[in-house]
Amino acid sequence: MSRILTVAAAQLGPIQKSETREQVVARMIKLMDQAKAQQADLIVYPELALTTFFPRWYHEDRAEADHWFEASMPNPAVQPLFDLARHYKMGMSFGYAELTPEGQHFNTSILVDKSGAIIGKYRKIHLPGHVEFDPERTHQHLEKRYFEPGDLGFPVWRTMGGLIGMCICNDRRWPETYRVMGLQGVEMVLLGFNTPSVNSQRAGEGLEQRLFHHKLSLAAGAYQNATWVVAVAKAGDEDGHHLMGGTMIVDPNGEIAAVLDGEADGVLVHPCDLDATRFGKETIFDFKRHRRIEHYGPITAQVGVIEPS
Ligand code: CDV
Repeated sequence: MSRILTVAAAQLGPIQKSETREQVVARMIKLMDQAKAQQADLIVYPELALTTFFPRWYHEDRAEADHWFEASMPNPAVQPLFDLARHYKMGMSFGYAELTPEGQHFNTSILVDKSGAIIGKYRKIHLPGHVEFDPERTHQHLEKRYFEPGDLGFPVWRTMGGLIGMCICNDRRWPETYRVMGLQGVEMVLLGFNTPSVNSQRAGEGLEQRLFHHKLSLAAGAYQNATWVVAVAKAGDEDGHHLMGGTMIVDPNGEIAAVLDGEADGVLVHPCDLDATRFGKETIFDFKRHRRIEHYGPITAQVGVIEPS
């Protein structure tokens, strides 16, 4: 048996501070056209796809960053993208900064089905970085200043013939992210990322090591939960700050099934057989038979390390 979901990982090259939502959406539409030409069922764009990666910019008054946020979704700037996705009968996922009617700020991604309806929302849980300006760092990463931790958990949706979940960027480094979705039977995890190619606190950790940790995290999450993982970069030089590429699709064995070279706008299309998740889920990672939850208490009972005395 095979259940093919053809997915397009739609990498965005850099977005400069001066670029408007409308300019970015025009680029996203071009990628959607390319995905359609390759018969994609679902297109996945990166984290914070509509703007530059603004958490690198410090504002003493955090409200000054509000212009990077979307107060409604869809809104007039992104409506053409929704219209085209519905016309193409293509599912879609992208990330954006969400400002709720109650004034909360989240780093969010949405899942849109083939009818153009938003059927899923995820709010980033593992926020990296810091709250205050840090002069010790080579660059700022102020996600903890501008966003609240997500409050929706890690849901999985039954749609497009499969079980699909989402996470965002730094979430991919945490095994709990995948396992919570794995326990809901997830067959495909969609994730967008903006990863600076140098560690702001360790100059020696550059592009090569960052790509290694990226692949390691995706492979482990995919294999240990027998799921496809679709990882989509925003890449290249944004106003002098470099983001790595590394857009790729990882199969349920943890192998890289397809990878996109370069740091420009581009689509990576791959037919993903959702039934390829069955073997792992029914054998070595048959959770019901093999998990030993009586020994996992510390994972939810404590945050930091408690060393033995
Ligand atoms: N946008 C991110 O979450 N970036 C982090 C960086 C700061 C390490 C990441 O995990 O790629």
